[in-house]
Amino acid sequence: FIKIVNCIREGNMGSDIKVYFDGFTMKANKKEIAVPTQLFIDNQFIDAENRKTLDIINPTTEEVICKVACSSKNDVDKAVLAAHNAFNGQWKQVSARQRGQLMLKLADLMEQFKEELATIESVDSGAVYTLALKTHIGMSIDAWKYFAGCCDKIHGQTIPVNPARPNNVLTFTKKEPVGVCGLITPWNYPLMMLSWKMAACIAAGNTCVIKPAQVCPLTALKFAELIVKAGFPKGVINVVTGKGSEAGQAIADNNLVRKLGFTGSTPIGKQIMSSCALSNLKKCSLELGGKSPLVIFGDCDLDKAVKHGMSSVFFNKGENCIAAGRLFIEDTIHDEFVRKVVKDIKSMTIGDPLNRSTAHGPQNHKAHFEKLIEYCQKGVEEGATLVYGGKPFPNIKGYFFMPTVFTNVEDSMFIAQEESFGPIMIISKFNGSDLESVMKRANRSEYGLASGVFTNDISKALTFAQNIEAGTVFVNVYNKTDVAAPFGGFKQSGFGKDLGQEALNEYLKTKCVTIEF
Ligand code: TAP
Repeated sequence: FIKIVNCIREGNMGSDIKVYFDGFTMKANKKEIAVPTQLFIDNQFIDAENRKTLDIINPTTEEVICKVACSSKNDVDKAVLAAHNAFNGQWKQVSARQRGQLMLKLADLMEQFKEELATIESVDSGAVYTLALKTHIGMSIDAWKYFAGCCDKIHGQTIPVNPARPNNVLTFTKKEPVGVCGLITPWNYPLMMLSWKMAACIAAGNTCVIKPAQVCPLTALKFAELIVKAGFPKGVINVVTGKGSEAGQAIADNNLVRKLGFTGSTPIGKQIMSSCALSNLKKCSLELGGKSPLVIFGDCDLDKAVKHGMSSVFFNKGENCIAAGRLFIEDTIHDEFVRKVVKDIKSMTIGDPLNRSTAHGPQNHKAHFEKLIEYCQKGVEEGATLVYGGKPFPNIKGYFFMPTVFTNVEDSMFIAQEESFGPIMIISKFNGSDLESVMKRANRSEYGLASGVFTNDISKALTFAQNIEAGTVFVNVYNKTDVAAPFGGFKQSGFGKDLGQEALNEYLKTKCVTIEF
């Protein structure tokens, strides 16, 4: 259903803003959708240096969707310079309230194009269309709307400092944008990760250069088209597609970039933090890996715990940073819990993510899919019990991995310690009378992104919430994130928050002014 054409196209949505790009059109979901494939710098779509490109693969069919520009260091430097000039030029003339209006206009355009965006995300990343519409795109729009409302509410304080009598003194603080921000995002929620970071960054008055994950850049490029239509001045938002090792690294190394917002793996996060320090000591925030514990006590509402336990692992085919990487189930309900989970897995509709009844699509890309096969092999070799799945679906095209359940997992095993980022449920038993011991086991990880507990005992729930070393705690629910609530990890899951008012601080600096009179 995909036709590759090298086209030049004009905006025709009733707006007189024209957007020209080379791209392709995809026919899917009864729509013909035009998608740019070039870099977006200074509000123009341009080729990468030497016209270098990357193949983009559809994980459902394993076929090439299109070729997308692959940025060199020079391309990135050009984008950063555009962002630098915009920050020191036209963007400074835009008031906070006007900034909010531009962001709302963009959110309206995203709403208008949400079916196109969800279709592209589904084809590019394998996200189930219905989920892409509600979460990947829906929460992206919410983020732009939420932060649009923040623009004219960013302010400092007046502070009662000691005057040198007989003089008086007035001290106040101002919150100022940090300047050009580099944003580097992963492949699991391509447009949502972009929006979580960029909406806060732009609301705070910065300009930016984003490098989306190399395997899923298409919604970021469609989004760039909407940036022009919304009327953003040139250079405020720039998109450089390409490889992390070259384009991503060039952002981290660039001395005109003053802040780097990163979501991705812990090892790359460490490398980026080091580059930020060594280049120009740029500020950075890191949203990294996780191995989030979910503890289910015997006194919970079992059916609810099974439903949320399933989504804590299988939501977005397990490609979810806050996925429960380990489930601790009280011994009294363990067997019943496992039986119900396996029954529910057997009734899951797995297949083409564009099909409205599909609940589980293909994994995002080949390297990740192959990593999951190895991950399960290690689990079996170490002696965990493979109750269901553990392998790809046989004899079908696409990166379809079976939803998997392991039980009898020991704390020392590889699969108990390492993140899979796939649809793999890792279950261990615990004795419900020993809360302290299960808490210790839940905290025995260098990660600290999210956590969850199911119990009808308020005292157990609050003890868990108090003692768990994680940035997010869910009680009798899982995956309940919201654009107004701060999101981010502890320990080696990183630092700094996305979402909520706190996210603005990641993209602001405080200036303190003292006047004697
Ligand atoms: P990474 O391999 O770390 O890649 C993330 C981004 O960094 C990609 O855009 C990547 O580019 C880029 N990158 C790679 N090397 C770089 C370098 N030297 N300098 C600058 N940028 C570089 O992670 P991933 O495999 O895409 O994503 C999976 C990981 O992200 C998991 O560990 C998951 O837990 C984590 N994650 C965390 C969260 C939160 S909120 N904590 C959310 C989602 C995902 P390429 O695409 O070219 O490799």
